[in-house]
Amino acid sequence: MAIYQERQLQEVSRQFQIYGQILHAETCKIGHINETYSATYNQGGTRVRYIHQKLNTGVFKDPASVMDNVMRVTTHVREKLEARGSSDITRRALIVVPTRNGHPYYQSSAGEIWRTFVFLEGVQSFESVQTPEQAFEAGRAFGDFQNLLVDLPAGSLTETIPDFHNTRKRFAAFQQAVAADRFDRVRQARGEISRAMAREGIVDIVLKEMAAGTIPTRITHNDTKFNNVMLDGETGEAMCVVDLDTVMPGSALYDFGDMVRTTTSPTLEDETDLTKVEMRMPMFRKLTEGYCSTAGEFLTQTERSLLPFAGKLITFELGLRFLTDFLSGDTYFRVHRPGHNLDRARTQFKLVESIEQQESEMQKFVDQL
Ligand code: GN1
Ligand code: MG
Repeated sequence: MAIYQERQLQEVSRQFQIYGQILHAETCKIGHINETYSATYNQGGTRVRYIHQKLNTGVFKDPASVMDNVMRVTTHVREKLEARGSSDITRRALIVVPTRNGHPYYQSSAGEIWRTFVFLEGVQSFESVQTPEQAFEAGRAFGDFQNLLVDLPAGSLTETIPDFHNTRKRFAAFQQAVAADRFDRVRQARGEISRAMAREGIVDIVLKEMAAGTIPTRITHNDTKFNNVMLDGETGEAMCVVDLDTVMPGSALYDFGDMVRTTTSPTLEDETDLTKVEMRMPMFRKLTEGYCSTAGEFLTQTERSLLPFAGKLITFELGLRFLTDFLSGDTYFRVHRPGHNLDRARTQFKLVESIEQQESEMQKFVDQL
């Protein structure tokens, strides 16, 4: 980590209610949007770790509402777990550490927004699923998260990124990026552009059902990537889901769809060997079983029957978003090499094709559950 960051973190750490001396800090290479650090403190002679995170205010334009949502959700989850009599609650619900004057976040004189969480010890996250049990755990954990929030009135949370999963608007943004071609990149992405164009027909399906009220609006996580599930290092049990910045009103299908995208293929999101990218039925079955074990009670018949479709839709949506960002000069998702967003888009579209090939089998499985 660069020295200036370490010094900057010293300064940041003094703003929070942490009673100890920072020993060292490391960058956590996780996520495409925010900057995350883990820091070790000496607290009364014991080593204690915290997470410091700088919020990307280009993406999250209303940090106060983001943190208001996060506080409401973490408090609610903790109260529900207490009522259930759960064990080990400090590892099952995120704990926000307030600033010294009691705010959920700190704003530096330069306008940076920082927040701090208690580090969850003895858990780990993975970029890709290693076993079907992990897929089950991911499904169970996000289903339970939705379940815990089922009695939180939707109106109590702000929609911090409006139209986040509005696939029609995502498609329109993609079309605009193609038409504008500001970076002269359309010629590099012709294949991906035609794959996207060919699937326009799927973008309105969930939106129409939601508008008609046949799919309910619920409080959802909205970023249910597998690496947002913290698994116990010893037992493999999913303890906690993290990254709560996009918890807001949405559809349960968006959450399930992003789980299909990130748990069923053995590959990473930016795999360049497309022959390895595939939706694996055994993973899908376990994921669905895990999800229905906790979400089964509240899901409606329409939601349930659209679970396989949701996997295709959200994988397609992410393909569109990566491709749009590539065409627009890589301003949204952090990239680590030229063409990175195009690679990500290509991988998503390959996964969409794999889902399409197995969609009827996926549907058969869901219908008999
Ligand atoms: C972003 O930063 P990260 O990895 O938590 C994005 C998600 C995407 C994901 C793709 C606020 O999440 O929507 O699914 O990248 N978050 C936001 O990997 O746009
Ligand atoms: Mg995220």
